[in-house]
Amino acid sequence: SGKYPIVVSTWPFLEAVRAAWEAVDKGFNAVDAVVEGCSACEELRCDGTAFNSLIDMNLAVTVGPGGSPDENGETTIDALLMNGATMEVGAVASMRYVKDGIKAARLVMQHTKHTMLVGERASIFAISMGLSGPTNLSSSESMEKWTRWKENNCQPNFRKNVVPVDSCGPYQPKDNLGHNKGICSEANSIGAIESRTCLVSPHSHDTISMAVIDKMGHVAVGTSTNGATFKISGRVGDGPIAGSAAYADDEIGACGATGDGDIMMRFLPCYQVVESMRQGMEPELAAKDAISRIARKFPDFMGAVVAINKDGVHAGACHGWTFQYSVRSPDMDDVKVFTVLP
Ligand code: SD4
Repeated sequence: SGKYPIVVSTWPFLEAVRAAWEAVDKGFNAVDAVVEGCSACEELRCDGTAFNSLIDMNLAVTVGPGGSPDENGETTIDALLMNGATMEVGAVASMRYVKDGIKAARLVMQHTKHTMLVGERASIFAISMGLSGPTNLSSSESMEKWTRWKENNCQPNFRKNVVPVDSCGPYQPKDNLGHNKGICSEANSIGAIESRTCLVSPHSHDTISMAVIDKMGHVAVGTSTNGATFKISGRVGDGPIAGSAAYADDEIGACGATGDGDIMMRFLPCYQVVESMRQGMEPELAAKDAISRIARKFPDFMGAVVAINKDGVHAGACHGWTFQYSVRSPDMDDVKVFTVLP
């Protein structure tokens, strides 16, 4: 009935959505289309350059290699793939030295009885299954970003109730996404985008979470992220957690999330969205409800979800930042970006 195929993704990751669309339009199944889309994001660093023209270069980081470094300057990958037809899931968390996060997640899903592999062991598995590596995931950008952080503000962002051991620069209060809150007022209107709060660069904390409904009506979701900038090494975010950063169920639809994963993963917002839709809520209400459950407990959190049901109806909700998501469906000539205000 023309409702699908459809591709939905967090943020204006146009090339990723185009890649997934091309695949699903050709007849790929939802799982493979999600892998095509998220891989494009990893390879092209999720349109990083498109954002750079919009937003201060200093904030630009990416999904995939060369993105958000941790406290020690290392870039790692969290990724998830979920098949809403079978409820199979594959995920890798804090994966090192391998750049293909979503493909590693697919290997876990299709070639193991496990759901998630972590750290170096995830990398060893991925390489043993044919992905390339070991590869250094740092880039000159990520190293420069990390060096600047060390020089100017080496106060650890994600530690609490401890005195930092190395204090090497003038302390500036940072929010826990790793960027300076002061950017908010400056960023109030960038290009055509007007926002009531700060337009926090998606690239200071970015994640692709993508949902695809294929021609057969099967639903799949995937995520890929370097996680939070300057995180403690070993930290796993919401990205690889089914029900948190993404969830899919053929009977209902799908959800993708982005934002402060340390908070969001306590609420499984995407599971909540899909279950609310199962109970009869429209996507918009389901999305708003999932976000408000978090905001009631953590009024300062920044995050967003995008929901889509089996009728192809989609909606986003966000808190603490302006959110954008992308859609490509048969009635569109190209990807369309939707902006959601908190
Ligand atoms: C995380 N949720 O690791 C991810 C980061 C993110 O936009 O969504 N950035 O917490």
